[in-house]
Amino acid sequence: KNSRILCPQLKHLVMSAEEAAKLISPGANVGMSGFTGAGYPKAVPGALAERIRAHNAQGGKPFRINVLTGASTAPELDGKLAEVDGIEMRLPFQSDPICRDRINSGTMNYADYHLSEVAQYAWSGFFGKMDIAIIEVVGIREDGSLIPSSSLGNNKTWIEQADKVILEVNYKQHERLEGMHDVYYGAALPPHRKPIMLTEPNQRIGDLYLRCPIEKVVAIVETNAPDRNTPFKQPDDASRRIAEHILAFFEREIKIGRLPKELLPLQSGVGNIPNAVLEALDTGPYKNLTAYTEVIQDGMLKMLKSGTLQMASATAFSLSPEGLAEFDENIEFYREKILLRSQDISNHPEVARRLGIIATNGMIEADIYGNVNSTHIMGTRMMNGIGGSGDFARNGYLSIFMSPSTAKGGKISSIVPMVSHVDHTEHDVKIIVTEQGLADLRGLSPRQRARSIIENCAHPDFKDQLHDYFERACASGRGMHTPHLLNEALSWHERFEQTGDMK
Ligand code: 0RQ
Repeated sequence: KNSRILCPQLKHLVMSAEEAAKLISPGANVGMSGFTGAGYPKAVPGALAERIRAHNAQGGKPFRINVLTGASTAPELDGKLAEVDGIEMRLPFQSDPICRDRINSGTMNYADYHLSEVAQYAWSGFFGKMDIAIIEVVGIREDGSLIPSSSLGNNKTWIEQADKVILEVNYKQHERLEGMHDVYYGAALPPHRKPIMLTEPNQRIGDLYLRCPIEKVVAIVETNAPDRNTPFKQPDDASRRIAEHILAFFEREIKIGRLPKELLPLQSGVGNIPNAVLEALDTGPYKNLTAYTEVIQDGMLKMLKSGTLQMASATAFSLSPEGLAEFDENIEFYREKILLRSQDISNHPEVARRLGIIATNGMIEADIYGNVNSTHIMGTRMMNGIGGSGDFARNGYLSIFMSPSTAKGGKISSIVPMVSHVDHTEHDVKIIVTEQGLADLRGLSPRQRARSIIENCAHPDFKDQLHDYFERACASGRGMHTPHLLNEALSWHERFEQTGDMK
């Protein structure tokens, strides 16, 4: 194979993952690449986990590190480090089952942040000093600059903030990813901040490559391993019906002139329902749509191919194995239509507001007044994290939240009197959709919203129970702005915890 390490001063730093892992000290703040299972380091985290396992088997002070990433990674990173109890603090997003267990059993600290904000937290020193960055790249250029991989995430920030950098050059990543990135170097902290000069999703405002001071690089590990590439499920009936309601809503909005026929730049969350919405859009009358989003999933590739979508800006790919095969085979086509940016730009509130994004994200539950819980099961157990949903929901032109109306075989209503945790407040949520229907909350007061959400979105098995709660709350003689029965508001969750059924 042809070497992808072209910088002469760096060639001598190639070593094994085990040797590189020795350069990471207990307690280190480690910034890693990786976003939604794309572009994460494949070898050093596993080698470090082995080192931690061996260290901890000897007793003494446990060896743990703080793991900061772009977003979720994969079993080779989060899974392996969590398995050996090697993570003291994890941020800003994860979706790994072993991590999740540790977080929810209280043996791992987790801090869940708006993804757009993580870089500026690091620049401001809010996370403390960054010790080391571990970054997957496609290659190292002669001048030491880096060809980014299948995600950009916080890589620019980790390289800038860390004292030392370990690079993983992954030969599995397509060489023609080169040129698909736009790394913005104009950001600053207040009071020196300037506008982000982006008025169209397809504009370039940055560099093709990541800058990396040669003297910071302490190790280079060569890998040849695929990204996580989680398969998508075929859209189920509920996802298809959710997608139909959203499409019908778009049609009405276009007809009355509140949306252009090319819609507005789309942001689409990860998961099966957002993917089903993309697939449905692809069968509709749409042409030349744009996306200003976080991740490119299979649905977006299909839309690019058919011309439904003209271009997509994101920070990462999140493709199934088939999606990746399609992308690799037709990379010359896709590379003209996809731009990957750092996550502080892909999710930038200023840009989301200016472009007027249509944000579509999944949720765990919503309450009758339109507050949304995206992260916590029964108010206490972390699922994944808020991710980018808050960046887009608050700042977008439309924020749509979607979920099947029930979970766990109908035992849980995803429409409840009061959400057990709030990620998106009633002020940030414009549309709620379940397979039952769509509630358009724009311009409605809390009591009007409650009627609309119960009527349109609740499952028939829970509708009477919700109406009953709401009517009794209205008759309680307490405040009539947002009527609640405070001793009952969370009783549905409590009943589920006690009996396994909200009914
Ligand atoms: O659990 O697998 O154990 O059965 O939650 O639910 O229906 O498969 O939905 O995969 O689309 O995830 C909100 C978690 C939805 C996701 C969430 C249980 C359900 C199942 C998953 P099981 P589904 P999805 C940009 C946008 C935040 C981040 C975000 C998410 C599991 O969309 O993480 O938006 N969002 N990022 O059974 C108890 C309820 C439940 C429930 C579902 N009401 N009560 N359990 N479940 N509803 C991308 C990034 O930021 C990177």
